[in-house]
Amino acid sequence: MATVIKNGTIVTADLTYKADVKIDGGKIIEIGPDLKGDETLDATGCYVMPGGIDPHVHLEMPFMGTYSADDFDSGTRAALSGGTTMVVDFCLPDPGQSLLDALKRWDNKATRAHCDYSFHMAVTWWGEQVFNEMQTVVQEKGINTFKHFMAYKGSLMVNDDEMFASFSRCAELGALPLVHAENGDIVASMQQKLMDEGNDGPEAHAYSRPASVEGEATNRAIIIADMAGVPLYVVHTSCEQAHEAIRRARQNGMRVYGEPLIQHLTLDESEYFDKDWDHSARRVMSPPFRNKQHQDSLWAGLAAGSLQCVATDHCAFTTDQKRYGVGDFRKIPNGTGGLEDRLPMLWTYGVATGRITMNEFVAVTSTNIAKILNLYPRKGAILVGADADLVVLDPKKSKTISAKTQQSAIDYNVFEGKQVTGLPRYTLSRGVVAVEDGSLKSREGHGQFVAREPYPAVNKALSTWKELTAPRKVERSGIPASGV
Ligand code: DUC
Ligand code: ZN
Ligand code: ZN
Ligand code: ZN
Repeated sequence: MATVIKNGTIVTADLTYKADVKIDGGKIIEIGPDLKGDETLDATGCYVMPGGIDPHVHLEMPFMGTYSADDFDSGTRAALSGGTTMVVDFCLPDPGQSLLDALKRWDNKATRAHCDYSFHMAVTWWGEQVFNEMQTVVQEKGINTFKHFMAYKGSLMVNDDEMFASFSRCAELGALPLVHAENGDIVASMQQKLMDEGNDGPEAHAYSRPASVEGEATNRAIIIADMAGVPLYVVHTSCEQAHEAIRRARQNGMRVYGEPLIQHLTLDESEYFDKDWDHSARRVMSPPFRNKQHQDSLWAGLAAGSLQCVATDHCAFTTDQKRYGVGDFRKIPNGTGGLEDRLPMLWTYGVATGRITMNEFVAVTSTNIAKILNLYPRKGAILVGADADLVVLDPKKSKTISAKTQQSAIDYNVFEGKQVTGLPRYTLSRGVVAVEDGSLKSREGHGQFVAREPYPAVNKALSTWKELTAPRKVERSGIPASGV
């Protein structure tokens, strides 16, 4: 049974042209004019694009004494409904736990997925077992990315020596390290100071994690990656200081990638001030929302190519869960939603405003991510042989974002009331229509795990080119007798 998407304009990361797309067996089998099939999807007036890939989500994640409220069912429904056809979730071993045991839990949770998915593995502690299991994870489990938290002191945080050891192991295995870059020691001290001074509300969350703390950690992670001879992916880049560190590294010839979130691009720090407690607490995430100057820096980075991906860090908590932190902002579960809104919000605030082009939109929501995560061209491409994960985006279709109509399981939406244009007429997951004109037709369990191979030859860094990491034993004569 072949399906043809007819009369649309194909938009990829580098081309815009009119053609039909023919799909069979879940894959794109032909691209060209006047194609015929058993079933036709009309794309008149629409753009046919690679489906979005969200490289950063946390579904049903145990965190801060609770679980994030969207699981692989509601989370991937939200994804498809907003034109995202693949998500990459973080497998999070408890400190001391086997990576492979944690992965079993994640495999189990993900059986409910409506769209394809992959995992990053988090390195939340360090030891011989982790060192050994990393090889199995890469070579047998199809995971080639390892996440490191430089914040969350006392739980998920790893120290510099542990990061250096893990990054070096990534270099050996052809894997890519990811970092949550915030100086966790400083954050913990600032949090305590704010509490001691009687600042216990959600605004104190923002005060405790200023941009400089993220900039410092980003730069430190870059140096550690360079010394380990491995590229680096910085998740949720939210400020100019972090962007600046990434720009500088790239200018020096290092493979360093930065990932702004749609939330940081479109919402600012005013959400934490002069609002009621619930409003602000619902927007508590790490890093926190920043001011307009930081937002401008992130937009500029997407346009200039110094930042490559737009994600959500979708980690949604209900208002009741947020209220665990009444009287102590440190206990407000960190995280916001965005999976369903990422593409429409970026289209509205990026493409429709002229900040980025349609092709750049595809690059930062899909193609760049597929390339960086070694999924390309199976995902992120409109090419013969690629998976038919597609979004047929209608640039005229609009809606007002509201929690009342969302797929997410939580009781609010941080983008509530925003008017967006650019919505899916169709979303296809491996050739199957998952969304048609706002109504969901997807099936729980349709989603499959996508294994990712180790990287071929990208584990080079500036320090290895300069051979700083290859010490040479110096033979000397005339060594003086030791002093004293
Ligand atoms: N930040 C969040 O806001 N939530 C999940 C984890 C993280 O780093
Ligand atoms: Zn067929
Ligand atoms: Zn994070
Ligand atoms: Zn995250």
